[in-house]
Amino acid sequence: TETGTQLRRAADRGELTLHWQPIVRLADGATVAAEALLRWQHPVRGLVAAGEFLPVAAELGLLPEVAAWAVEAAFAQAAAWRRCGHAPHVYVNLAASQLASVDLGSELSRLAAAHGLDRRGVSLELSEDVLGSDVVALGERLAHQRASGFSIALDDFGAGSTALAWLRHLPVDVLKLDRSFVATVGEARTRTVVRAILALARDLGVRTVAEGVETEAQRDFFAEAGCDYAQGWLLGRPVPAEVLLPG
Ligand code: G
Ligand code: G
Ligand code: MN
Ligand code: NA
Repeated sequence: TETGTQLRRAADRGELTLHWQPIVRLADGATVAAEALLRWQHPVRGLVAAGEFLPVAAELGLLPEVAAWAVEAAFAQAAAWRRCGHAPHVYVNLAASQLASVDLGSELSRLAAAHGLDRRGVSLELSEDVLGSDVVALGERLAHQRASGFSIALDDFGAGSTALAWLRHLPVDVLKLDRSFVATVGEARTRTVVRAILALARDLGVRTVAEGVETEAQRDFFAEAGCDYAQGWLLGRPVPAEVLLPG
C-alpha cells in the first residue's frame, strides 16, 4: 500500500516523533511524569496518531522497527531532560514484539547505556493485548528489567479479563486504570470497583494512575479515593517535549 511504502521510509526521513502527555500527582496537581506517545508527522496528512498507524505498521511487519525507534527516542529525551535539571518520570509503551523478543533485556540495557539514562526514572508500560498467555514466564523476564532499575506499569488495567492474573504473577510498580473506569465513574457500580482496585493496589504497594481524566468531577473522585496520579485531557494533551517542558 501507499501508506506502507511511506511508513517504511518514515523513520529514515525523520517523520516519526514523540509527543508527551503530562501525568499529574493528584495530591498537589504537580506534573511529575509524562507518557511518550508516538506520532507520525506525515508530509501531506499532517500529524497521525499512534492508534491510526501502529496497526498498519504491525500488518506490514514494521512494528518492531517503529516501536524500537520510540523507545530509543524516549530514552534520549528522558536523559536530555535530566541533563537540563528537569526530571519528570518517563513512561514508555512496549509493543508485543518487543516483549516477545529474547533480546529485550540486552536491547534496553544497550539503549540505556548509550544515552546515559538513569533507569529509575523510566517505567515500561505493558498492556494486556501485548502480554500474551505465558504470564509466569513474562513475569520472570520483567523481574530482570525491574532489578536493572526500570519500573513496570500495567496499561489499560482492568479493561481485559486477565487483570487479576497479571497482579498475581507480574512484578509491577504501577497500575494505570483503564479509561473506561474513569468515563463511567458517575455510576455507583464503577465507583465500587474502582475503590476495590485502589485498595488492592495499596495492599500490594503498587502506585495508581487514572487514565483519560476529562472532567473535574472525575479528577476529584480519584483524588478523594486515594488514587496517586492522573492523566487525561483535563490535565494536558500530548504535546512536543519542548512544549511540555520549555527550556
Ligand atoms: O496516542 P494514541 O491515542 O494514538 O495511542 C494509541 C495506542 O498506541 C495506545 O494504546 C498506545 O499505548 C499505543 N502507543 C502510543 N505510542 C506508542 C509507542 O511509542 N510504542 C508503542 N508500542 N505503542 C504506542
Ligand atoms: O493505551 P494508552 O493508555 O497508551 O493510550 C494513550 C492514549 O489515550 C493517548 O495517546 C491519547 O491519545 C489518549 N488519551 C489521553 N488522554 C485522553 C483523554 O482524556 N480522553 C481520551 N478519550 N483519550 C485520551
Ligand atoms: Mn500507555
Ligand atoms: Na491506557
